[in-house]
Amino acid sequence: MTFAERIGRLDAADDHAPLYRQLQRALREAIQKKVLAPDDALPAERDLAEEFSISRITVRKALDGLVSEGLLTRRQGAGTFVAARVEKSFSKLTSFTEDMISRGRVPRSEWISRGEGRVTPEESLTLGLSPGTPVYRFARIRFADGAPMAVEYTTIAAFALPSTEVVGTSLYEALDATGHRPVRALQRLRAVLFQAEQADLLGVPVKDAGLLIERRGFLKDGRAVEVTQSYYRGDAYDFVAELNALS
Ligand code: 16G
Repeated sequence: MTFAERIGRLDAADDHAPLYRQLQRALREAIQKKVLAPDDALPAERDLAEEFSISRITVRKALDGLVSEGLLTRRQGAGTFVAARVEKSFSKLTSFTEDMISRGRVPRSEWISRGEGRVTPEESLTLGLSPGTPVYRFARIRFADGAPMAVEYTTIAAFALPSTEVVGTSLYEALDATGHRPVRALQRLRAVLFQAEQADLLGVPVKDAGLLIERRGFLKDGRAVEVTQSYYRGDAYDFVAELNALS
């Protein structure tokens, strides 16, 4: 089956929209109906032009529009892909696992490392723990439907978990089980260019755009329990916040 047959031709007789808009509409529908899945590669521009009998300039214009909408993403040297974006609300304290499940996606983690240690001077400030307090450290690659989304480095105050082994797919599930799931968090978000380590782990080019989110999670009694640095693929997440006017 050709790509044009999969997503539908552009020859609706009553369609007076410009051709690039017709192609955009067809691609948009194919993404919504899951004919095209996140991370699917699109054919090369010249092949698209040939299949739909339109000019390459028209194809490029159509794709440019969908790239700026965030529906498609370009990876240098590799082509154009369906973006694997996830809209993430900034006002809800949810876990990666919950975020993915609520979007019909299957979460999975790969351990980079997990172990025990003592707070660093920096952590002792952020976590408000006295120097030398035991902590657990977790480093993971987080996947959605098999596609790498983020690399996360987490430090948990050791009082919150019986051991590192109790963490399966979800850290928050393990913290919930001991009554130490954070109920409040502070987050700081920063744009980054991936260095070799994170780029390698995420399978993206070095210097690709990413988001670094640092979350500090607190218990009801005010004690800090978690510090996590999450490196999200820049094309993976949209952070959305609802703002209310001062009244
Ligand atoms: C999210 C949190 C992270 C938390 C993790 C727990 C952000 C920016 N970060 O990735 O702080 O540790 O969820 O997820 O949202 P889990 O329960 O699936 O392990």
